Amino acid sequence: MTALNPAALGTVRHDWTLAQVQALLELPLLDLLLHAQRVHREHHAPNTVQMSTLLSVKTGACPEDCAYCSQSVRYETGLERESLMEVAAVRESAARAKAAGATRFCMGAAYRSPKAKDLKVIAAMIREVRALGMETCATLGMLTPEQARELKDAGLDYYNHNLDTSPEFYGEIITTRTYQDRLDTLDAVRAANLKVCCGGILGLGESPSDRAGLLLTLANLPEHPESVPINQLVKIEGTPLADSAPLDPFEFVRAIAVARLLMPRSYVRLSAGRQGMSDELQALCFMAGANSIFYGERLLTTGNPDVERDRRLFERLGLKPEAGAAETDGAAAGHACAHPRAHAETAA
Ligand code: SAM
Ligand code: DTB
Ligand code: SF4
Repeated sequence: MTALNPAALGTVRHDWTLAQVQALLELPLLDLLLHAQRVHREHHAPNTVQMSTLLSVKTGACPEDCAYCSQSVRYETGLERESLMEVAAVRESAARAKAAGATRFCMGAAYRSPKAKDLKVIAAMIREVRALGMETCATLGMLTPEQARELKDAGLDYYNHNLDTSPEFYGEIITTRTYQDRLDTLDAVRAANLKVCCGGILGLGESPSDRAGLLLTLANLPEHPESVPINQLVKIEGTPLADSAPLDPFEFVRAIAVARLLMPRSYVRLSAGRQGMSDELQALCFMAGANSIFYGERLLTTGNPDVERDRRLFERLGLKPEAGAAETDGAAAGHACAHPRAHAETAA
């Protein structure tokens, strides 16, 4: 098929070409939104948004040189470092997130890759969060297949590891680990039977063809990530990308819509950058097929819209949060619940 045959959009494929992805990105915006919304409704409950809350469980002093990041030891960003948190404090934070309405709790650590002793503590955090009846996610840098299995055994549901940008542009952003390193970690995560959360960042100074290259690489992975976070660069003073040119907001919306078309069954997360977006722009992103957000006042080290603003936004748009595994009877928003053990553990 050609990518522009609208009737053929919405099937799960792994053989996209760059030309097809570029053609989708260049469609008239309203056509693109129409296709994306149609495909969205074929695969997902309409008007329903999954909500994850982030917590940085180990902050700063990271040896990597990711040019966008507040936590790299190489840039003077004024960030206060924090060593690995206590398990009890993480549990309390997760309980607060659950009470506010989040169904998934994502623990982030500024590691190149976790050390064995730290992984044991993080495994304990995962057990505690899961015992609250929440889905668990972690993002800890590169993993070996054994480490991925250890996290799975602790009850981890998702592992977040982003490709960030296209293979061609990647070297401009990170030099301390390769694109292949990232693909290897994703393989290790899949081999451990964990769900994959993998996406990228827009607004790094990449070209439209790099945005197509990122989306193409994600869509042609052997299996689509269950969750695809699309981040807009949060500009951090002191990093090489502090003065990046702003991205045309419609280019961001287009990328969300094309992610929806290329990976019809995946959750597409409108991720970092929401704090700087108008309510209208966020509404366009939901129209384009975004059905997940980071929820709560903080991302990892930067701000996010406060809970009250998000509640008002959901009310004005008629959106509802996706029910958590613990609140449904085996189905979330009309879809089979992927976490039967969560029910077993929280029933009664
Ligand atoms: N250190 C681990 C790693 O890089 O794999 C995990 C944490 S890292 C902060 C997780 C992801 O957050 C990055 O891959 C990147 O996509 C995103 N991110 C980090 N800083 C960002 C920023 N300033 N703006 C937008 N996204 C950002
Ligand atoms: C993802 O794709 N975005 C989140 C999460 N995965 C870990 C992180 C966004 C970080 C934004 C900058 C900060 O708060 O430090
Ligand atoms: Fe370290 Fe992750 Fe930040 Fe890169 S993105 S500097 S690996 S914390």
